Amino acid sequence: MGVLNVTPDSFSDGGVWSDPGSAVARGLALVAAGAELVDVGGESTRPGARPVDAETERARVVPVVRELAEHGVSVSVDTMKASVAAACLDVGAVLVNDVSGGLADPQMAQVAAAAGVTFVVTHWRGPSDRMDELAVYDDVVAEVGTALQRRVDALLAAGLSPGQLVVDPGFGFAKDAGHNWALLAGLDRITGLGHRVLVGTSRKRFLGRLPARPGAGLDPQAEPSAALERDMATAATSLLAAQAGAWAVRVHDVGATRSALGVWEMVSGVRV
Ligand code: PMM
Repeated sequence: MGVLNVTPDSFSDGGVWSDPGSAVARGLALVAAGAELVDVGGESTRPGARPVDAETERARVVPVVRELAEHGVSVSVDTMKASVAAACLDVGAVLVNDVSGGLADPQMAQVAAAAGVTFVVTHWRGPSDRMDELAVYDDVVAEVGTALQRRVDALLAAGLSPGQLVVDPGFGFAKDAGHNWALLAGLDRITGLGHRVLVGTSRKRFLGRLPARPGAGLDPQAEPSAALERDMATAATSLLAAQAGAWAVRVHDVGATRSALGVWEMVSGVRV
């Protein structure tokens, strides 16, 4: 899944693809690089980001979704608003990616159930402006797994079918760096829930701080790397996600992740 943020303020690519023409060109480039889905988002979910109103979000994403769908691209819409999801489904989106897992908008489950499309349920504890204070866990993998299963049960009760659901542990959403690393290490316990799993680590803050040398640990004085310099680390997390049985990875640099997944595919082929 390639990321296409048509926002002025997303953390790594805000403002770059905000006019529809360049956004569509970027979406087609993601497909050419090997993306099977293009995830179009019109509201930044970075920690501390301000919410946007539905009309603004719709105006940003609908023209891009429509045109990409007309080009035959499988488009997903990254939104927490039912009305934005519905408008994108009307113009050809095939998947709704709701980082609140249907919690932010009570109408969302109904829209997804009626459309029958794939629905991504991300682990979410609250809006971006409160994420950091909500990052408190005893056992992050167990708690995220339990919370996701609870959301799945609620969505099934609201009328979605099991085949529609994909779960996502929500890297960076109310999680500090230690929580994100623990989740990545314990990802097989999330895939073990038995649902399709989407993993979104791309360019996230925790990847900006890595040991400089084997065994060196983290240097507390070192500056984190810039978001655009985290694509190799992202490709590595994509490989780990694939090994843990993920269904998809959501990434900005599709080419780097394709290479990592190509390595995994070749090695798994040899092993089989
Ligand atoms: N992360 C972001 C946005 N949407 N969707 C899913 N399913 N999972 C994620 O981890 C996720 C997401 C934030 O990253 P961005 O600002 O680079 O898009």
